[in-house]
Amino acid sequence: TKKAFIFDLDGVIVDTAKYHFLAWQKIAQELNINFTLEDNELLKGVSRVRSLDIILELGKVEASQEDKNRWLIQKNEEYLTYLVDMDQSEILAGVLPVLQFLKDKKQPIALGSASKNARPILEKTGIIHYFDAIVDGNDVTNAKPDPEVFLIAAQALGIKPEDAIVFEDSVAGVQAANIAKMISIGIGEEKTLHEAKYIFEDFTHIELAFIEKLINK
Ligand code: B16
Ligand code: MG
Repeated sequence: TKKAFIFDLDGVIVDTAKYHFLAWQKIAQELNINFTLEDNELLKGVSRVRSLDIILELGKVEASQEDKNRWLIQKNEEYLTYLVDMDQSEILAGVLPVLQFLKDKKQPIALGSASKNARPILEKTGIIHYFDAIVDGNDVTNAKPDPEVFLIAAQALGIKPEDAIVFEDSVAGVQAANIAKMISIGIGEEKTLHEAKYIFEDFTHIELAFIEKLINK
């Protein structure tokens, strides 16, 4: 049977979390807020607007909407400088074979990301042609753990939520998939992603036989 395979972007297909971190750190430094790599975990899968609020809360900084808008623009401009040189080499290990396998098996593939920069990243890494639907931060109003992004993706592929499989690296994303009644596959650490139905350290640990089983379920 046809299933919908929905991929998160940051942390699943590419490791852009490190660039988000560097860009946010620059803003935090300007505001004299101590912002660590550990704090950065809180921002995974979270929208840009919400990310700024979390950082301001960490530093107990109150700001006007005007200031916030300026920092949001500044952060994205800084982030985009890291994407300039991005190419296929940034695709995380094991992802391409899975995408290719799904294509060969004629399975519908979608992106379900909170990022507003998803399309240029898929283009630069040369994998945009794998995706039958792209749902990103420009298409949704409710951020993960709200299931909106994944529900729109499954709908765009014409597949019922129960027949959708979601690859996610963030807690909020795994929760969103579960709320949507989809099969959640956590990519990362067991202790963080224990709510996922299946957990793999990364895509090199996912065997194609496992994907095949999901397709035939
Ligand atoms: P942007 P994902 C998310 O992408 C990131 O995990 C999160 O850290 C980021 O703040 C968010 O995208 C928004 O990104 O500033 O590019 O719109 O993991 O849902 O693919
Ligand atoms: Mg992610």
